[in-house]
Amino acid sequence: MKLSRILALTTFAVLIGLAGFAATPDEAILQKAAAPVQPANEIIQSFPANEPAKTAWKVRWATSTGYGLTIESAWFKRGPKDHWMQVLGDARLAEMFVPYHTGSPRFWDVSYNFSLISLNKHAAGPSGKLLGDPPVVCKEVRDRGILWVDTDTGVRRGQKMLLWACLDAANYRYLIEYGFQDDGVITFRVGSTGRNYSTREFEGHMHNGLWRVNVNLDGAGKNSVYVMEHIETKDDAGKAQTVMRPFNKGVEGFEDWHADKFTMLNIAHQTKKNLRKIPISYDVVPLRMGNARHYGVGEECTHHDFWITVNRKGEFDYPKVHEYVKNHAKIMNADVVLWHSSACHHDPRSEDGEFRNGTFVGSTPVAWSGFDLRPRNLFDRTPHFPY
Ligand SMILES: [Cu+2]
Repeated sequence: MKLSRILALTTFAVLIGLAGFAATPDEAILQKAAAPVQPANEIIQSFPANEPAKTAWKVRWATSTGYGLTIESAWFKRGPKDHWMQVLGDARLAEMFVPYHTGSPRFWDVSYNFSLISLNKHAAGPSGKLLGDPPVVCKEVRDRGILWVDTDTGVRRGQKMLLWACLDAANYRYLIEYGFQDDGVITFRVGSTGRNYSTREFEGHMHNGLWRVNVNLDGAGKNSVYVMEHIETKDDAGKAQTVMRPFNKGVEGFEDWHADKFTMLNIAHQTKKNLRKIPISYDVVPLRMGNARHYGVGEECTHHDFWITVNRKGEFDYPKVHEYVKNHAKIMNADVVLWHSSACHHDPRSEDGEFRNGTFVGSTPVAWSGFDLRPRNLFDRTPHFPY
């Protein structure tokens, strides 16, 4: 069909549309008033994308200097007929602590008020949608591989919606990424990339991603925090058990991650239960190569891997978390905040760049760290099961 013909038909269709559905000014005002107003920073993503919805996320995000990309709240829908259930309040990368092996420098990269970089279509890739003006946030829906394989009904692939942005931290770039999966999992990731520190291009250092997450499972105020450990000892040879106990005896404080105990936290709703009459909850699942410990002045926050506080106004400063817990307020049936470190040890490689005429060029490939929040007994059974 010729272009002129398409244009003529399009114009005709627009005119018909205007004539057929034009509202009077009063009606227009009423229609406008009745239409739900969706904030510009709110995203609703249902899964599977482009098919009838089985589950969905509603996420509000914000950007700022320093913290870059933060989550204001996140709400999950377990099924097409379910109500929105809140899972997150405020969530953010509260600090990025980067101490170098020789003792100096020791950067607190969130505290320097860096900006986000503007993204383009090359950064967004084929499935990315740029958000903001200038466009500093990218939304992507990605296939995430197999969700489950069943002996009778076959196989289902999963999907996730990612929201990410990139902090412009002098020579470094930090990818701050939140993932919201079809099965209710939330992923928190920070990726370190950019150019190695000038004059110390091959000096080892750490990138401590320090997260602050206000978990508001089914709203604020009725959540309790537990530690979940796998225990297997020589004294009880051949046997093992899973032990669930209140985090720090049920009050504000800290706990550590033990590789041989597969330490996880569990944040449960005090009263709301699933079909099996078990409280709905989320596991905090660490994904780590090790525990970062730093012993410089003001680095006490790195002496432990998990901290829990109650949610208090104005407490966002990760290096002060050891002070925030001093009153040992109750963290059972409370509005709780998780503080968690996800550390990355960067011992530079030749792959990080090269010296050309005495100048270091090239970019270090992204190194990721992070953790997941994973539903436990939030659903009644396998998500997206075919019957
Ligand atoms: Cu590095």
